[in-house]
Amino acid sequence: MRIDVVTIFPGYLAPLDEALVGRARRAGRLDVRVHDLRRWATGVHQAVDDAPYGGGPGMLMTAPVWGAALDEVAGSGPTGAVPRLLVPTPAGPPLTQQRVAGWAGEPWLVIACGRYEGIDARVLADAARRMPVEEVSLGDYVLAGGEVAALVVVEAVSRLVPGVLGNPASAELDSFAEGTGGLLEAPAYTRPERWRDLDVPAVLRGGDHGAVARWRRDRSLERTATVRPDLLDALLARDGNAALDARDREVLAACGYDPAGRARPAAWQTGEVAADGARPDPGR
Ligand code: JD8
Repeated sequence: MRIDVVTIFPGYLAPLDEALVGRARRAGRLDVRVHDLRRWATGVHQAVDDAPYGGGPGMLMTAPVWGAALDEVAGSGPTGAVPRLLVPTPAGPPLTQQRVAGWAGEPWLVIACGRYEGIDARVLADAARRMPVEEVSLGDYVLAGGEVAALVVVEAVSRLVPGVLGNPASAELDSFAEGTGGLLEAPAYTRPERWRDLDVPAVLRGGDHGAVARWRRDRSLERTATVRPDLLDALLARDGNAALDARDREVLAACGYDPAGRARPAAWQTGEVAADGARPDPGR
């Protein structure tokens, strides 16, 4: 897979030389290229921004610079190859594992990182004449530019590219991954068995794989019901009641989640963790 990232801050993408993505690049499994937008800026000041029409705060990135950059980058592939252009913006649909999985199946992505107040809207309209264009948002908070989103997208997509992850199975068990029904992962433990008078749950040390799987499912359901009940709603909307067995319903009822939507645990949105590692239990 090839991924091109265009930005006025190429140094911001230096983390892509590290860890999983860095190793995959050096192993030739990923072709990640970072381009400095100013290469296509003209004039002594190499300006890339100008005042917004209609007034308003700040500056916008200009169309001619981005047009020239995307023409060259998107035109630099094998004959006939067309990349998918991804444009991070707080005004975009949210990034999801489903979108990531779709992009991981593509041969070539280009990510356009905006700064200032954003990019002249005609850049995307023009690009869409020649290639698929998608906007994407990391979430409902405001960043100063698209580079952080580019880092997130490149790492999330790279994990799903064959040969990049040491053990591809770990991607299958990801939270939000198709296979896990979109539930949050259960807590996990490793040695030492006892640490600061906190013990690894006995069931995980007992060797009964069925009991371990059941324990993890219960913790997954509890955590999802109290932290992200919306994910359970989505699971039930997608897979219907068949998604839950009798034990699942017991666990969910115990923590105040009612599949029929009549009851919701007091949303545990704080993210706080109690001293014993437990999550606040709104149902009890
Ligand atoms: C791209 C410029 C800054 C945004 C005025 C602050 C994504 N989840 C997200 N939050 N923010 C971004 C994002 C912010 C960006 C750009 C993405 C390009 N800015 C602008 C509009 C308000 N400034 C993002 N993905």
